[in-house]
Amino acid sequence: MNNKKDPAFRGLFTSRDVRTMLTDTIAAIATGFGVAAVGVVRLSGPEAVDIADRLFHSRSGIRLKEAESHRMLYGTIVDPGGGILDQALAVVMRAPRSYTGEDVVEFHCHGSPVVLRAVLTALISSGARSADPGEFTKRAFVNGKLDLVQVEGVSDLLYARSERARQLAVRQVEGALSQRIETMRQTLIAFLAHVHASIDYPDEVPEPTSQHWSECLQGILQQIDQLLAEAQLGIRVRDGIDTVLVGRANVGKSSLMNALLRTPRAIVTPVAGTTRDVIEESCEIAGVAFRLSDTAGISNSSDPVEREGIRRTRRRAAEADLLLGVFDASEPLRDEDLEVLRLLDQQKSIVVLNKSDLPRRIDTEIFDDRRVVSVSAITCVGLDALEKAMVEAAEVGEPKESLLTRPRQVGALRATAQAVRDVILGVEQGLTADCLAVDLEEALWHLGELTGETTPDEIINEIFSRFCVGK
Ligand SMILES: Nc1nc2c(ncn2[C@@H]2O[C@H](COP(=O)(O)OP(=O)(O)OP(=O)(O)O)[C@@H](O)[C@H]2O)c(=O)[nH]1
Ligand SMILES: [Mg+2]
Repeated sequence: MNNKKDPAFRGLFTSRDVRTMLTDTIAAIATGFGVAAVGVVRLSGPEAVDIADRLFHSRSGIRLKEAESHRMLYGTIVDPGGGILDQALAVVMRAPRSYTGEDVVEFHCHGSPVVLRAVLTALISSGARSADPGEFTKRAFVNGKLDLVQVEGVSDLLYARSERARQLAVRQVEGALSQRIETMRQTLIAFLAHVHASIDYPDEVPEPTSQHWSECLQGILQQIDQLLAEAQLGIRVRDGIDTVLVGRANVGKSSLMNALLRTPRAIVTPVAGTTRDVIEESCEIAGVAFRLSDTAGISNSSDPVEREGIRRTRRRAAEADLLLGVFDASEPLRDEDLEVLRLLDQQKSIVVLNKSDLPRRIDTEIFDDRRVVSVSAITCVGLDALEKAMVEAAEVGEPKESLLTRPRQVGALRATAQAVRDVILGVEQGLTADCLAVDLEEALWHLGELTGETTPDEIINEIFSRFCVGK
């Protein structure tokens, strides 16, 4: 029997509570490497206040143990031998009103890597353990402060590549997506309760064949389909628009890439066949992240290295969200250009007529109904228009309240949708309450995978392993 349908999983709503609670106290440097004005060292766990108290002497004489929660104190941090390590601010955030839900202490020190390391060492020799990557956030998750979608939002916020991605991530942390999911979950739970009542009290509660429930479940399905339909947008906003520059050799693809990046990232030479491998780099245009790939020029070269490069160009072009088809406007079209045009037909694309600083010799009739932009990668004239066209083609529209941003989320929601469809079909076919309950639990299970209640540990660990230490 599929273990997801096993009645033992009835307790799925509480499975997070039974997950092992972490009982030791962890410490880490929470700020980035290198010299900065301020650096933060953070402690979380049952011993956090005691350990910090032993090493911190406030100027006012107030002990951290007695300090008011969320109130900064100024003082000195000492090592266990009493030697002064730094002058710093300390703040206690008592459970459950903290990021992790545990007692948390933060030291705001001088932002020197040497100072921060010394403070961390003192905390560890006083009984704290060095935190694993993402362990603070993991504790927040285990303690119910954040669900898994919010955790992913925290990660997306840290690694946001664009303003749009930041807006989406911060709403995810705030719970906009979780809220949408929770509403669906509550409806499913209410339906399940009804089903169970009809099993337990068959005389009093009729089996749910009513239109009311069908409508409710259809409503959920609509919301799910809406989320799934918009998911590609969320993924594109988060990951960046996969944009591939294609064109025949020497038209100025690498020059254009460098112009868009405002840095000489790719090698440019007058020799045809300069770029052999795909070169990737990210940039932000008008708040939207683009992942640019410069590729080897399309040619009928017999050089094996170049041919391999061209094979890779074709493969990358096929996967792209957006193609920039680059043409040399100072020369008549060649056969290879026509091949490039055929590539553009497969994807959303912009025709870029490069070298607009030179006399025009290209015949543009062939581009008639396409989106065409004239630029010079050397003088950068027309670059604004190209960037505007790229943002338009990206079709990210107005920022949405909440969107799925990861294939993992899409997978869990698709599975939920399938299970909800099965329930609806079951209701229509007049299936017994027992059968309906099984499909409903399956739907709730998959919804729980999304928010973390029923997500397999390997996937949870995978998500946290991508966090940095101290977060
Ligand atoms: N006048 C002028 N020359 C350009 C422009 N863009 C590129 N070039 C020149 O064209 C030549 C080829 O430029 P690349 O950027 O290497 O062209 P590519 O398409 O990447 O070439 P491959 O990697 O060989 O396929 C270089 O000599 C550039 O300086 C432009 O806008 N105007
Ligand atoms: Mg090149």
